[in-house]
Amino acid sequence: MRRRRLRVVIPAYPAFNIYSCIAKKTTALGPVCVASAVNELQGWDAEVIDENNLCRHGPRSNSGGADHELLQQQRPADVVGFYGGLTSTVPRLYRLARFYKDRGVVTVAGGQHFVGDNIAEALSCGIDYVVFGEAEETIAELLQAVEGKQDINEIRGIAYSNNGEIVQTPAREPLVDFDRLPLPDFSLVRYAKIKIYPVERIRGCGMNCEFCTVKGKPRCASAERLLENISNLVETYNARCFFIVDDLFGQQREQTIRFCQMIKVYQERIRRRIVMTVQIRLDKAKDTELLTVMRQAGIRYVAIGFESPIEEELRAMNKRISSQDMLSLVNIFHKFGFLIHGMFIFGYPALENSKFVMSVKDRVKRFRSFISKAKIDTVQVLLPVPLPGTGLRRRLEQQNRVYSIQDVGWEYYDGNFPLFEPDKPMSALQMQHAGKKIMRRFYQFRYLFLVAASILSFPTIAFYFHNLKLGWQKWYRIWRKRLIRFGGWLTIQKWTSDFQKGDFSRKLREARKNLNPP
Ligand code: B12
Ligand code: SF4
Repeated sequence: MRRRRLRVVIPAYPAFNIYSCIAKKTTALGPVCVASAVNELQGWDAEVIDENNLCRHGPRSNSGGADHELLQQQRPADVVGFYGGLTSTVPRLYRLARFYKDRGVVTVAGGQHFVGDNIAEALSCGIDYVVFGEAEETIAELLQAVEGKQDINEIRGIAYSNNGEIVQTPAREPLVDFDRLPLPDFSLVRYAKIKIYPVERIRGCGMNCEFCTVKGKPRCASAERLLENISNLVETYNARCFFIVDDLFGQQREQTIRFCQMIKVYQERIRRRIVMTVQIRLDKAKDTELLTVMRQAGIRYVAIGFESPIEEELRAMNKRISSQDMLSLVNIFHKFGFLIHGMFIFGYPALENSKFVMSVKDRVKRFRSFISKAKIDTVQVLLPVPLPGTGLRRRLEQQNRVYSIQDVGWEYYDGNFPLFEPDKPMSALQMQHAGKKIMRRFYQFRYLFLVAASILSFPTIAFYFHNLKLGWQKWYRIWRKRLIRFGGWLTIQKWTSDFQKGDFSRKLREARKNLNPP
C-alpha cells in the first residue's frame, strides 16, 4: 500500500518586520514536533515547509511563500497541517488551506490562534479539523481517523464541522511525559537553512501576564532530554546556536541548574562552545546561584520582557514588578556579563478604574530614559497586540475599543500596528509613530561610521589591555553593539518604506469610523 504524506506548512509572514531576518535562520519548533510524531506512525511520511525559510533553492511562488502547486505535483500530500501559532500569518494560512481543500486534500490547523470565535472562522475558511493545544498525540489519532481506522468523535481536543454544525470534542489533558515523545527531527524541514535551532524543556508559564497567550502550570521535560536534544543537533548538524524557547528559563530551578552543569561539562568534553539564548524574567536576578551556573554553561544572551517603565502599565499587565526594581535587577544581569535583549510594549492601556493620564511625549521620554539607564544591548519596542484568547483582548472588547477584523485584519497582529483605540490623549497613529521613534533613537545610521571606527581602533584596545584575549573581548562587544545598531537602522528603514507603500492609514481611518459611528 502507498505510504501517505502529511505536509506541515508554516505560513509566510504577511510583511517584512523585525523578525523576518531571524525567521530566515530558524524555524518554528511546534510544527517540527508534530511532523516528528507523525513520521513515527506506520505508513506515514511527514515533512515541514517553512515559508519563511525556503533557502535559495526552495520552491518559491511569484506571490511570496512556497509554490504549493509545484509541491503537490512533486510530492502530493494527503493531509496538510498548518501552523497557526502566529495570528499575523493566519490570512495566508486560510488562503493555502482553501488551495489544498479545493484539490481534495484534508486540512488541519493548530496553534494559539484557534480559540473562541476563531474556531468557526477556521472551519469556514478551508480548514477541516482544528486541533487544540499540543498536537503530538492528537495528530496521530486524527490521521488514523482519516484512514478510517478510528472514530473521529473519540479524539479529544479537536473541532470540525458536521453539516454546518461545529462539533468540539472534550479537551485533552496537557502533556506531562515528554520523554515518551520523539526528539524534534529537523531533517523533516525541507529546503530550510537553520542556523538557530529552537529547543525546549518547559511548556507553560504560571505568571499570567494579561497580554500573553501562554497559560497553565509549567510542565517540564528532563534536563537529560534537553541535553540529548542539543548534543544530537551538535553532532549531526554541526549546530552551534540554540534558542531555548521556554517562556521562563529557570522554572523548576534545581533541574535548570542541573541542566546548566551538564551542558557545561558537555562543552568541555567536545571542546566547543555552544551559543544559547534564553528568555528569562528580571526577578531571576535575585537568584545569583542560577545566574552563576548559567554563565558557566556559556549562556550569554538573555531576552527579557521589561514591557514598560510606567507603573500603571505594569499593573495593568499583571507584570508583578515595579519599574524601580527593574533597574536594580537589570544591573545584576550586567554584572554577570549577560547581553540583554529588552522587549517593550509601548502604549499599554491602563485599567479602566485608573485615573492615569500621560501625554505621548512624556511616555516616549520615560521609555527613552529607562532604556538608556538600563543600558540594554538590543531593544524591541512593539505596540500592544490584543491576541485572541488573552485578558487584554477581552478587556478591550468589553470597552468596544478593538478595531474590527474586517477593517484591520489579522495580518496586522505583529506588534507594529495599532489595533485598538489607545488611552487618551494618545491617538492610534501617535502611538505607532512613538514606538518607532524610540526604536529610531536606539538604532541610528551613524553607527555605520562607528563600526568603521572600531575596526580601526582594535590595535589600540589590544595594546591598552596588554592582553590580546581581553582586548578582543572588550573590542568585540563594542563592535557587535555598533553593528547591530546599524543593522537595526536598516531594518526600520525597510519597514518604514514598505509601510508607506501600503494603505494601512486608510484602513485605520475606516476602522475608527466604524468603531464610533457618527
Ligand atoms: C519562539 C517564539 C518566537 C520566535 C519564532 C516564532 C515561530 N514560532 O516561528 C520569534 C522570536 C521569531 C517570535 C516572534 C514573534 N512572536 Co513569538 N513566540 C515564540 C515562543 C516563545 C515559543 C514558540 C514555541 O516554539 N513553542 C513550543 C512549541 C512546542 O509549542 P507550539 O508552537 O505551541 O506548538 C504546539 C501546538 O501549538 C501545536 N501545533 C503547532 N503547530 C501545529 C501544526 C499543526 C498542523 C497542528 C495540528 C498543531 C500544531 O502542537 C505543537 C506541539 O505540541 C511563543 C510562546 C510559546 N510558549 O508558545 C511565542 C509566541 C508564539 N509569539 C507570539 C508573538 C505575538 C510574537 C510576535 C508578534 C512578537 C510579539 N509581539 O511578542 C513575533 C511574530 C512576528 C510576526 N511575523 O508575526 C505569540 C503568538 C500569539 C498569537 N496568537 O499570535 C506567542 C504565543 C507568545 C505570546 N505573547 O503569547 N516568536
Ligand atoms: S509574558 Fe512571559 S512571564 Fe508573562 S505569562 Fe507570558 S510567558 Fe509568562
